[in-house]
Amino acid sequence: MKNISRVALTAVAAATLALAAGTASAQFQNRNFRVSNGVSKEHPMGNGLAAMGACTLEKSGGKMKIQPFWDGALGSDLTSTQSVRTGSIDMVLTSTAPVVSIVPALGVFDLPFLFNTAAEADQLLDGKVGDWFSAKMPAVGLVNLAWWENGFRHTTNSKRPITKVEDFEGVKMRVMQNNVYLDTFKTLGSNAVPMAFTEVYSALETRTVDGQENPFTNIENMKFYEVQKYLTLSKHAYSPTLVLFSKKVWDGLSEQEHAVLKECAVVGRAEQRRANRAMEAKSVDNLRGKGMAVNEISPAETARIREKTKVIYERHAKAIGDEPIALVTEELKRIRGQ
Ligand code: TF8
Repeated sequence: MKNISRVALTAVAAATLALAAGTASAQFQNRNFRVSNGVSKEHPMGNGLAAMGACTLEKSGGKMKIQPFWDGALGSDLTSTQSVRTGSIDMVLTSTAPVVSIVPALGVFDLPFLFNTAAEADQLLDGKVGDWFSAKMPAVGLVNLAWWENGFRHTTNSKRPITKVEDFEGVKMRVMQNNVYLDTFKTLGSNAVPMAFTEVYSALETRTVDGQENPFTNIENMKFYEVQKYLTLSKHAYSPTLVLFSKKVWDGLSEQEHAVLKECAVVGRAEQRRANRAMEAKSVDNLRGKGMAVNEISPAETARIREKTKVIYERHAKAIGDEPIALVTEELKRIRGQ
């Protein structure tokens, strides 16, 4: 009797295991997710996507692949995001700024001098406030898997060193397709021109514009140093990166596939931020080595720039919305212990 029940139990256990293995493979289909990027493959976004892709492959038993496309081959940030909404592209890595035309609340991140450090950005974005913004995305056909990093933005131009507020005057500046950036640079006296990132290099080269603003990593990655002489460490804004997945595609995936994508986007986030910050630490020297004239802005002049752009907060509050602004500013106070 004892022996029989042991045999029976073993048989049941074996059957259960076989069933579990069977469903595990059924939970994952062969997938190849196409990802759009505006930058080129040596950018830290590449490190992040490689880590994410290795993770999805491993966790899906070799079934879920991440296939990056670089240099805007699938479109600019904005056009790719639209394609992700319709489901013709699976995923896009984009700054929040171009997505503001779809989700106005994201405009809070464009307000000048909002974040002081990357650590406080991480804390805010990876916490409940970041989740609040992510929760807005499914309504417009997008799923934000995680927050990656574009970084603190600085100014380059080919006209003159910018060391004070007045130096922005009359400089024709490319800005992202975003009203807050447009207004910020207009307010500083520049002639601001909105343009997709994919067009910036040639616009700088042909002098259609004199300057642009981006994190060091993008300035280096896109070789803007070839067509820009002056780099000003203005650190006027921090741009987060969204990892946007198509809701349309998402809805056709299993729960297990969802879980793997979310988990692996966070694995990718750690690697992408690490690589971005490592590159950022070396970029200014590299850019100097490529012939750029680098200058800082004195604390007194930064205070004047902050003062002059303060009006942006009031002017755009209505378009962004009171709730997201209050959420972010309150959370920043909490993080800063104020
Ligand atoms: C810009 C943005 C872009 C990024 C990049 C494509 O200036 O900073 O460079 O979104 O990931 O348009």
